[in-house]
Amino acid sequence: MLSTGLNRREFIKISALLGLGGSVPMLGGCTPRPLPGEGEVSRVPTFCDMCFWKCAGFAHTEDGQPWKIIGNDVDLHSEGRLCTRGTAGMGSYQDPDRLKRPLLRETGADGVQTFREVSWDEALNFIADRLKSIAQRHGADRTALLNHGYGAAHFQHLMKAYGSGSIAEPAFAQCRGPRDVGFELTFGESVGSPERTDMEHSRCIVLIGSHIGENLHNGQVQTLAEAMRRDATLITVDPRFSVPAGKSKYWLPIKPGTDIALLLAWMHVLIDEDLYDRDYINRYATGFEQLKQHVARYSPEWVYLETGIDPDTIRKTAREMAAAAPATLIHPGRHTAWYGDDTQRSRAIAMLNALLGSWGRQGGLYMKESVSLPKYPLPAYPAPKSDFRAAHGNRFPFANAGVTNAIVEASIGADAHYKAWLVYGTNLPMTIPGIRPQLQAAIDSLELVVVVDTMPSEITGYADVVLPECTYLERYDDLRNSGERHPSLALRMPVFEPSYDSKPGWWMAKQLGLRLGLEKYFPWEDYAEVIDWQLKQVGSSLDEMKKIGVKNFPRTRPKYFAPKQEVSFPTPSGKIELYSQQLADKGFDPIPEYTRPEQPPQGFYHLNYGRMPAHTFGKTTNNHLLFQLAPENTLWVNPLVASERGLENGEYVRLSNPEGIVSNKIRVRVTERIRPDSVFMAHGFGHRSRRLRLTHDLGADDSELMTNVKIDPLMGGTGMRGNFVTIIKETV
Ligand SMILES: Nc1nc2c(c(=O)[nH]1)N[C@H]1C(S)=C(S)[C@@H](COP(=O)(O)OP(=O)(O)OC[C@H]3O[C@@H](n4cnc5c(=O)[nH]c(N)nc54)[C@H](O)[C@@H]3O)O[C@H]1N2
Ligand SMILES: Nc1nc2c(c(=O)[nH]1)N[C@H]1C(S)=C(S)[C@@H](COP(=O)(O)OP(=O)(O)OC[C@H]3O[C@@H](n4cnc5c(=O)[nH]c(N)nc54)[C@H](O)[C@@H]3O)O[C@H]1N2
Ligand code: SF4
Ligand SMILES: [Mo]
Repeated sequence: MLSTGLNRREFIKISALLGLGGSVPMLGGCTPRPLPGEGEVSRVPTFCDMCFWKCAGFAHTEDGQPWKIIGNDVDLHSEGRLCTRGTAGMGSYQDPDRLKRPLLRETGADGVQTFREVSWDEALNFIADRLKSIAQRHGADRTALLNHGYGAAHFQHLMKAYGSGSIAEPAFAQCRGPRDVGFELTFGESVGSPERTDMEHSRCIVLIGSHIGENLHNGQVQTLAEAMRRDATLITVDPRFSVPAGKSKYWLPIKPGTDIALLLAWMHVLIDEDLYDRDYINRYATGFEQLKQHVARYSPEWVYLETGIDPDTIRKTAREMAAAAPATLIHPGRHTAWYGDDTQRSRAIAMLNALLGSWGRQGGLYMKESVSLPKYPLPAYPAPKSDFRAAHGNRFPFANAGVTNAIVEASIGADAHYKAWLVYGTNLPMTIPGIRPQLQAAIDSLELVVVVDTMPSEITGYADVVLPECTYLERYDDLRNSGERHPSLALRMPVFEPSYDSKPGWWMAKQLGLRLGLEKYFPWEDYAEVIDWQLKQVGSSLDEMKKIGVKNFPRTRPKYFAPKQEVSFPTPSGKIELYSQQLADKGFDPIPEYTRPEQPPQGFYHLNYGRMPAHTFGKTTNNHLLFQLAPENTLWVNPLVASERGLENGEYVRLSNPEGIVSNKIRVRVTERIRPDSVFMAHGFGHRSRRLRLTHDLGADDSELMTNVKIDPLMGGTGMRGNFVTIIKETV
């Protein structure tokens, strides 16, 4: 056991330092001012789009000029606080590098391709004409939407109205798909976003590669801090000494890629020592006997050899979990596309929660509730001729959402299924690991690539047409209505007029809809009408929401199971499935098995990566307010490795992978917090787009080094953690 000895109560202070409630430094010129002057101050409600957590706040202006964004006190989802990135939203609105006008790819007389600025009419007519021609020859279903972010809903609506069922986002195959499928296979339901983790009431929390505090999903950091304030036991499993590892009673610096073995050993101890929730399992679960038999061979002694975690620590931590159960949460994590066996690892996490009786119990995983908000009345969508499954055929039988990487592959060649892409709010070259050659091949084959973005991100360089969206501070989007502890609605509305010639997504979707003959699906002049209509169905109105921003509603269903309650789980058996017949039927392990991960070749290290508090992926690195906090990423290197390779703190190096791909240069940070077999960097840097003038060329990009991608055979997830790199000293 590695007890850190740090004062656990410092977590809030430290998390505040890392972001929560922090204010961003101010620059002169076109930046928010620290204080208003004599002008007229107004405040407009919004919910943040700097990451996907959607904290509600108020944007303040003085005489229409940006002042500040602060949290909305009545928002229980964020407890009225924004993180550093949220308070820096004005920096994204003011970014001088924003996309300003529609762009159309053109080949000049000299054969050189460039973008020409065009009018909205020209851009939209061009897109609609190409789409119609493709639909005539191949069908409307041959257009795919690759999207991410809240504003994507307008384009999803357009695609469904048009007759395409191929919609995919990196949030599935590159992020939480393995977790969601693993939990669905076990409980019949996923944990969703925001996750239904009841950390504020937990007495024991286990984080497995979930570095909450660096992973700054505001509400989660706050509920974890609340648990720590009440002296909950924190157990962190991470090869790196992460921020939460520093606050933990137990830090388990696991050998990368061996988590399934540890999870099976924990189940072994709970069953062997009769510490599991027998009543809960008898009442709700099926397959316990098979599980018992299965984990019998995963003794802590055997698992120690795989994970490097000593048997005593495995037993002690299992007993801590059992002592606090059912108020014990084995956190399901979020970015779970690691080693290609990720659905099975997530299933093992789900099963461990089941043994502890945590699902549906206080301090474990609660039942979510959203506001029952009627949909704006519209005609039914046509049934698409094919959907996202066309991209992968019989592969990935448990992919219940679009698989971005499979869609890219199914767009290559003259006979490819997909002929056109709409890309909204996702920077595919940096987001899908190891995809660049296929991305280029797909782009060469596709008849049309449209990119809707706010910034000249790398993906815009692949487009035929680039449509500049205004930022979240300049538009309406759908009401926020996420299922969670407390049902609530939040409003996003324009704080400013759209800058330059940018437009809101809803407007673009409607304009394309009109040109494609889909006017019956877009009966509104302004999207505000849709929001007002919906609000009136639940006793509110747009006028009311413009004042309050967030409206909380009472729960109508309990948050937890009642004692001895009869529950029917939405699985085929109606029970929690410890043994999965669904998996067995498709030829997969019905109970997770452990396989030893590949080891780095001589002279190479595991390429570990993750979040940093100041940025969201690569989408905030050009925001000048956040740039000041973290202009580039660093490479964490263990002192043993540094001395062996003669590396100094702060010097630039490059990384090379076994295929010979060499990264941009990155500064060394020598630290004991990383194992000698691994290096670590934050994802989102090393931008190649020159039009991102601030962030261009700074730091290294983990994605381009990931050529050894392990695809999850259950659902198509792109396991990213099986990549190795060596360090090259920079000589100039
Ligand atoms: N190598 C590597 N790859 C990863 C990860 C990793 O850690 N390492 N993480 C994975 C995870 S967990 C996720 S969720 C995904 C995230 O993947 P993405 O969602 O693709 O993330 P970003 O790279 O931030 O790209 C966001 C894009 O949206 C644009 N954008 C921002 N705001 C708006 C807006 O209001 N409207 C429009 N139209 N566009 C906007 C940005 O300019 C940018 O081009 O990446 C995954 N891929
Ligand atoms: N500031 C900030 N916060 C964010 C985001 C952001 O971009 N910026 N993105 C959000 C999104 S979309 C997501 S999905 C989440 C992602 O946040 P998380 O789900 O927490 O995932 P990662 O960032 O991938 O977490 C990486 C952690 O896993 C550890 N790790 C690496 N290999 C192993 C291993 O083999 N075993 C174990 N046990 N641990 C390992 C790493 O050392 C690191 O601490 O963050 C969210 N929060
Ligand atoms: S966590 Fe931060 S960046 Fe994400 S929505 Fe909330 S305030 Fe915005
Ligand atoms: Mo994610």
